[in-house]
Amino acid sequence: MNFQKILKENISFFINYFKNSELILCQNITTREVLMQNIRIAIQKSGRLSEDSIDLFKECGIKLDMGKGRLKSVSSNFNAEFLFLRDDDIPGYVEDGVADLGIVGENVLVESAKNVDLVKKLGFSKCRLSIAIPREDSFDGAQSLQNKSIATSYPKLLSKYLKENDIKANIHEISGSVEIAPSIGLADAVCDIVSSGSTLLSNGLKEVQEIFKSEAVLIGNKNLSAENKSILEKILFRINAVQKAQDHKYILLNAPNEKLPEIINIIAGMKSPTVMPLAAEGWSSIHSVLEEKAFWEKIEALRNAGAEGILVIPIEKMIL
Ligand code: PRT
Ligand code: ZN
Repeated sequence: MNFQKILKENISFFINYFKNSELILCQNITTREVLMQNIRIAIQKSGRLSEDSIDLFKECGIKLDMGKGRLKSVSSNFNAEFLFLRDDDIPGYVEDGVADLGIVGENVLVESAKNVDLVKKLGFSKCRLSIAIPREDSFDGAQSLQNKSIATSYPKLLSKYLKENDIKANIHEISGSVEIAPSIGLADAVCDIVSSGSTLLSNGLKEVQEIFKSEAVLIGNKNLSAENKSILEKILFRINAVQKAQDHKYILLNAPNEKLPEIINIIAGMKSPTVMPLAAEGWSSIHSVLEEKAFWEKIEALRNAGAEGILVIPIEKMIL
């Protein structure tokens, strides 16, 4: 075999090799694009839920481009397509299957009475639906509302509360600025969303009865395809890791070795902490993860037990 022939054969081998791998690569891209559909997720276009909803997906590593005035956006790194809508329309779109998933306040979900799944509570946009009356009026429980008129944007949730308490009252359904109803003589009381309470206060009202607790929730269509169910599983896995991380802190501290058993006992709960010797004789460094809710009590107990140089660090993701 002469040199030219060897060269020719090898070159044609490499050309074929690269052609085939290019083909495989192209096939992979087209297969992914053609076979994998996008899950459609409806989020509020602009309002109290928008920023936290977008942040949640970003923290889950799902890119979405919410350019000004856009109504739709396809994620560049995840099989998801986002629809930006008014929050009141989201449960209906999810029920009809126009969107597969959506994020709304639980108050809007329950009031809409749409047939969708509550997939997950998301822990942001926490608020309450409460009855409020003029500051000078008295309130002795639900009976004080007998035969009164109450202004609200939540007639279903209010009638449920009135029915459960056997109260007959006149419900005035209005779509906004509910808090001014008593001062303009439209109603004796209001039933509205309260967060800090300052809106009620500045309108001469006092909160007398909470009737519903709300937070943002992820809702889903009842008949998701198998493929969308598996995409939802991936989203939930990521949301859980983000939420777990938000509920925990990473803690590092130094302690004399004789105090280790007591300190380890205080921070026990998760897995066994990491203990490493310090350069200073008789001292160790302890690393662990603490739950946010018992955080300050534990820090105090650790200090009392002899812990020093305590460092507390936020955790970005927690995959257990
Ligand atoms: O335009 P679109 O229809 O999409 O939005 P929207 O104006 O109907 O809703 P938006 O953005 O105001 O609220 C979306 C969701 O956020 C609600 O459905 C609740 O689940 C939740 N949320 C949390 C609140 C509040 N906090 C809140 N404070 N929704 C409304 N308020 C209003 C309330 O109606 C009252 O006027 O804020 C005032 C009271 O606030 P405080 O802090 O003074 O008590
Ligand atoms: Zn709305």
